[in-house]
Amino acid sequence: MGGVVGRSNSIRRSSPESKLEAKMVEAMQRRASEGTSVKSFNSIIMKFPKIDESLRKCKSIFEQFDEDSNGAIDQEELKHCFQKLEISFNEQEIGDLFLACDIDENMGMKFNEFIVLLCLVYLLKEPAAVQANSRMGLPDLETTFETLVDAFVFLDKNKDGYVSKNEMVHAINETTGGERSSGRIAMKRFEEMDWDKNGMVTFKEFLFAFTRWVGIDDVEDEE
Ligand SMILES: [Ca+2]
Ligand SMILES: [Ca+2]
Ligand SMILES: [Ca+2]
Repeated sequence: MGGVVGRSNSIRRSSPESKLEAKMVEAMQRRASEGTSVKSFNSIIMKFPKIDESLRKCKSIFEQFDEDSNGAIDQEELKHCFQKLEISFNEQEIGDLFLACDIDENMGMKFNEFIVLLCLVYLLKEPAAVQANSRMGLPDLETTFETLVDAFVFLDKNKDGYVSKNEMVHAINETTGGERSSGRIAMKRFEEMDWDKNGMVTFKEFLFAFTRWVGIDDVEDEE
């Protein structure tokens, strides 16, 4: 996945992307105030296989919304998807999400991009007042999304909506008791996550890294 590493024009102020990022951070801070059930970095690693399995099952959802079966979901198809899932985002919000997740800028959501997008929607969407256990009518997938949000909240020690390098080191040291090799692992993981190399990992960067760690980004392009 060489095309993934940073875009040169990502530093624009008040771009759709930074607006979305501000919303993400706000939603994450709100969620963080509820705490996390994650106790250690290892317990996140232990959940990888289950998360992987659940996300792979999501492939049929992807195929269902890829109406012309060209292996990517375009803006029009995404709009239909949101209608079907009764996600009441307006056109602008859908467009912003699309741009933010279409990381290789080929104007279509590939499978891993689509998963990241759905997970961001999960985070941004207010839980329905009555039926709080399903926001999007995809209960299994939402359980997995909740696990991912929970993991991020665990890493984000100061609850500012970003994971810093120190927080990553802290999380891994907590688990391993600060062995020297674990510091290197923490650094490596952090660098894998922080694509734009600004020293902070957003939830979006975390999710994309995650799809790579569990190998979801290899599932694409089967045609
Ligand atoms: Ca398509
Ligand atoms: Ca933080
Ligand atoms: Ca970053």
